[in-house]
Amino acid sequence: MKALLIVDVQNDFCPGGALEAPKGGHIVPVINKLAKKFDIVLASRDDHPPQSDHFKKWPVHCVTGSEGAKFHKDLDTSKIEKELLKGTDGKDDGYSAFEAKNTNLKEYLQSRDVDEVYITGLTAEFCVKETAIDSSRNGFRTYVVDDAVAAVQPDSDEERDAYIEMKKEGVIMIKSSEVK
Ligand code: VGL
Repeated sequence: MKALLIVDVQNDFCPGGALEAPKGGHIVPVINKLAKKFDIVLASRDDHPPQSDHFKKWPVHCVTGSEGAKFHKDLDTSKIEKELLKGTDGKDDGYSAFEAKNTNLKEYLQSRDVDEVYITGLTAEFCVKETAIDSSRNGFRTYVVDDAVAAVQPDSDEERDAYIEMKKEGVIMIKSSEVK
């Protein structure tokens, strides 16, 4: 079985948000279209307490209950069967959806007979990268859907390095039009 994993398509990572990916809005229609091809759709959200060690490194973002923590208003959430909440304890960064505290994602995917994970969302250099690497290391055939991902710093060395690192870990890059 294949699963679509939507990473952190939250207001704070979209234009106007605290930690915006400039093209964060562009990927939303791509993800909505892609979701129609999947029986299993999951989504992660950063869900930080107001005081978090994470904010020593980053501007305050995705605080529980805030507008910034909500999904982008145009994201079709109707097919999302499970939300993965991460960064929740005030100490962890929670970059990877596999670090979610409310659900053990690896076990969840195994229980649903998933062997292929297609990753979309925000942001390419951080949460998408860490989620994709964990997915691959956990034994799932892992795809990153290139036109359904956006970076905080597009065309930066960090973005390029993220792609190099993911590929080194066995992650496969694919275009949304190539997904069956
Ligand atoms: C993220 C930076 C800090 C992300 C989260 O979702 O990619 N980036 N926290």
